[in-house]
Parts: sequence; structure tokens; C-alpha cells
Amino acid sequence: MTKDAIKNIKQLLETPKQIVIVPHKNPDGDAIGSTLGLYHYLLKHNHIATVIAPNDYPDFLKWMPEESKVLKYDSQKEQSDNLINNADVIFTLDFNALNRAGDMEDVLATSKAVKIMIDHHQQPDSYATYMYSDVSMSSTCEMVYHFIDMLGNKDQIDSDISSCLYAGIMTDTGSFRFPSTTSKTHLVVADLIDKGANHSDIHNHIFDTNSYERMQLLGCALTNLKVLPEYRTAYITLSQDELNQFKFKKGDTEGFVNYALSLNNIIFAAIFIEDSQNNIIKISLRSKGNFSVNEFSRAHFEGGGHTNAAGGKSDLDLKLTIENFISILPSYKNALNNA
Ligand SMILES: [Mn+2]
Repeated sequence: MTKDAIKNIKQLLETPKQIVIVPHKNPDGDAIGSTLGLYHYLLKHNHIATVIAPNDYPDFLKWMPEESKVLKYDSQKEQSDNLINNADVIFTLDFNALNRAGDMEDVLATSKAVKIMIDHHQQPDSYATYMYSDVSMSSTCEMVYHFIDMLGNKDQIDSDISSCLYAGIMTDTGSFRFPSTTSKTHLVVADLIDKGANHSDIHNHIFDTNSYERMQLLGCALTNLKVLPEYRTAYITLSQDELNQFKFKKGDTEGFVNYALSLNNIIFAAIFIEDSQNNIIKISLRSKGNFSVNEFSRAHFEGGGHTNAAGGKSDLDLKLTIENFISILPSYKNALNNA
């Protein structure tokens, strides 16, 4: 962010404003952590702030301070539209194209509010008045920490803000193991612990809440795991019937794709999850090294994200989606074997 942009934002936030903070659809730990972290910061400056999520998110994120104040656009549309239409400032966090806000896209696009994007995904759109976009960052939560620092208010980061930001950094870095984790990330995290984030409690809240059904669903996913050694690729499928059998709840399949990526000599992993309600196959892609799943997904599965983690979807049925996926791989054989 330029010095001028920071100066303007500082000035803008000097007097109380009506502010809306928006994470992407199907929010993850980084999306909810960053929006709530920023929310707590803005309240300290007497702004009237509301986090509006496009839709609901997994229970393992619902321990965060003031999480119950988050509005869900899909079930609280009227109230949300009012807030958005009357907002002076809208922060969009952890996404960089308005269609990632799902059904909120139109109302966000037509809003006259000053828009501030804070995000670390590749190829940002240009809808925002001010853009803090940095693809080298581990997480949007790490960026919110730097944002508050750039505003000169690092000393105002309290234990509520720290807990939210810590959670997002931890989840988006795969517990500090992805290549995007830098020494700077660790310095930020160290400071958040000093400021009151309880790293052990936060880990328990997020990772040690497995239901028996989720473990059984993981067993099913691992049984369905297929390996294509010639492409250093592994993939998992879950049909709607299988999800139903193990009483699937939002968030249950989080992290499953990483089991495929953890196989010896595998650098490209995918999970294909049938979603009968929306008549699509939801896809998560992961890679190691320089094989870009962002580019792969943009080219073939209407998605995108980061070099090593991306999402996508398919309108074909599960069987045809897999056939399509396998038919694409030969054109990436060199890239996959040289990654
Ligand atoms: Mn993120």
C-alpha cells in the first residue's frame, strides 16, 4: 500500500463511520478471523461496524469473540442490504473479485461506499478504491496485522483481535507449514501470542472438535483415494450418498485433500465433492512446488486461488468430472514431472 493510500484511509477512519466488512462465500478460518479481527479494531475507534458473511461457516470457527454478531446474507438479506446501501466504507477481506461474495455481488458492486480490499489471492479485480493486495502473504489475517501497524496502531491490538488473527494465520498456513509461511509470519504470530492469543486453546477449538461421523467420512474418503503415479497426482471423491451416510456437516471435509497430497512422490492432489443441492461438483486442488493449481483451475474448473491451493467447480456429474480431470492430465505431464 502506498503512503498516500494509508494517509487517506487514516483520515477516512478518523471520524466514526458506518462500516461493513465482508469475507468470501463459504468463509474459512482466514476469512472469519480477518473480518472479526478488523471488526474489533474498528470498534475501538467508535465506528459502527458489521461483519456480513455471504453464507454460514463451520462450527469450529464459532468460538471467536463476537462471532454471534456476524450476519449471514443468505438468511438476513434485508438487514444486510440496508447496511450495505448505507455504508460509508466497505472492507472486502480474503477475496479479490466480487463474484466470490456470491449473492452479495450486485449490492456490493452498486454501493457508493469507499471500498477497501485486503487480500492475498492472485490476479485481483479492480473494484476497490484502495487495494492492499499481496500474494506473498501467508494470510489475510497477517495482512490485517500489518494494516493496523501501517495505521500506526499496533499497540491497540488486544487479545480479541489477536485470537481472531492467530486463528486465520494458523489455518491458512496449514499450521505454519506451507511455503507462504515466512520468518515475518512467525514474528507476527509471536507478537499475537504476547498480546493475548492462546495458541493452544485456538488449536483445540479448530482441530480437536471431530465428530465420530466425520472420522468415518474421512475413512470413506481415504478408501476412495486414487493415485496416478505417472502424473504424480492423487485424488479423492465423495458422492452425495456418501456424505449423507456419514451425516455431512459444513466443514467436515476441510483438510481431506491434504491426505492425498501427503503421499510419497505426489505433488498434485484434488478432492471432488458432489453437491446435489447446487447440482455441481465442488473441487479443491493442492500442489507442491511450482505447479500452479491457480492456473489449472482457472483454465479448466472455473476457479482459482493461490499457486499451491485453489478451488473450482464442475457442472458435469461426478463420474464425468473425474473422466474430464484425467483426460486433462496428459497435457500437464511435463509440468507435473518437473515441478
Ligand atoms: Mn486466505
